[in-house]
Amino acid sequence: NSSGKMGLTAKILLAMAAGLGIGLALRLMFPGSQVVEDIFTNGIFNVLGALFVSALRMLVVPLVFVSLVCGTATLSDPSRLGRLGGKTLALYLFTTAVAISLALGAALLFQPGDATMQTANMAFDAKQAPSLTDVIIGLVPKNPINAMVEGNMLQIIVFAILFGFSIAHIGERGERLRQFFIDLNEVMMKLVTLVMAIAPIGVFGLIAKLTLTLGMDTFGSVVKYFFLVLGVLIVHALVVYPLLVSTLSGLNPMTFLKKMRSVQLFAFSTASSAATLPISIENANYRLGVSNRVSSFTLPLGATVNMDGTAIMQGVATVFIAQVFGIDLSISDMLMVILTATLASIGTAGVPGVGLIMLAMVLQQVNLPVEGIALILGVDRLLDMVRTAVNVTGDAAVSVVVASSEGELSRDTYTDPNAGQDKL
Ligand code: DAS
Repeated sequence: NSSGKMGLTAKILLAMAAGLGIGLALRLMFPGSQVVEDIFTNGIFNVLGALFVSALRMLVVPLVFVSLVCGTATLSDPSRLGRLGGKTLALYLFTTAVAISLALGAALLFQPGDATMQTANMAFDAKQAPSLTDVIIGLVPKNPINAMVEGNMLQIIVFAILFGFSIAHIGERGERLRQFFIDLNEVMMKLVTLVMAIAPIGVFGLIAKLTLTLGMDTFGSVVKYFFLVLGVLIVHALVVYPLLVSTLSGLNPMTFLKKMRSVQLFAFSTASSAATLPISIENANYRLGVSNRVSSFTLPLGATVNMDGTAIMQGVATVFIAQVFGIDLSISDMLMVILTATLASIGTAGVPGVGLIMLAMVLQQVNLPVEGIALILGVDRLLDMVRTAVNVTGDAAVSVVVASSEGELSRDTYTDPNAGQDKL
């Protein structure tokens, strides 16, 4: 229920304030005291924060493998995909790649992480990132179990896609196996919810530790990070989607944005595309005039496959963390980030906090310190709410374009400002 989710948001914001308060108080009362450093920074706060980051990382491999097998087994089934599916999937992957490229460009332009961290208390060895040819050769795992043990995400993604594709092509037995992975994916989503339930404790520890140890300049860069992600999210929602709707279907983009407001508000408050799905479908059918045949396919698919807002956060966060640790990302690293984040978004369903877990995976893939998540975790919940609203807007925009290209969009309903008012 959305009140429960609002409860978690309130708790996380409270934990942020408490961590900030206690961290500042300790910093002012005992400036530079070794005892405080030992008991709190390396002790309690560190343990709470580290436990939460480990819990996020614990989910990365099983979540990516299961959700991708589940996603591709469903997608690549010829009876399910067809022309409509192909068009929809292509547009979803295209908008996600545009989103993350926008984000990477903005982060390189505005340099949010210009302050270099005191890397002393976050010891980190910058391994030399592999060249693009090594990456392409390294895409196929010699031993998929070993890839999982090592957390080699691209190899896990490749194996999962091939595995899921094969499930869809072994006939009847495949159906049972597909159902099995759908159930397994439910388990993984429940695990994400459980881990997010301890987010307030983790955020408290991380924020308190950061307040005690960080210079004000790094705080400043976290604020810059927050507003940069916000800015790119808003540009993507207010420019890219209207452009997509008007150029590809010739419809009035302002009407689209106006009719998306109630769905965006619900997505914002629940921070969950999955929870918003029923509203998204209702809105597409009765207010945007998309036929149910199209929306009942494109929207559930979008809630899982299409997470442009999340990709934007991942793009900015990756560059931000690299900058804060003074690590230069090469072009091949950037391409890897785009590839990993876009492919990995295929499986992950829209539940609160799943973007954070996928970020841990992207960071791992480009050899960046996953601990860097600690820097942005405190502000992530607010960003999660906004990016979920962007995620659902992207799903609706592609649905409108696909429906109108299939002659399955009622232009009367779309242009009628009062259409479906009674429903939503
Ligand atoms: N909250 C996710 C969603 O529902 C997005 C995210 O975690 O980034 O789309």
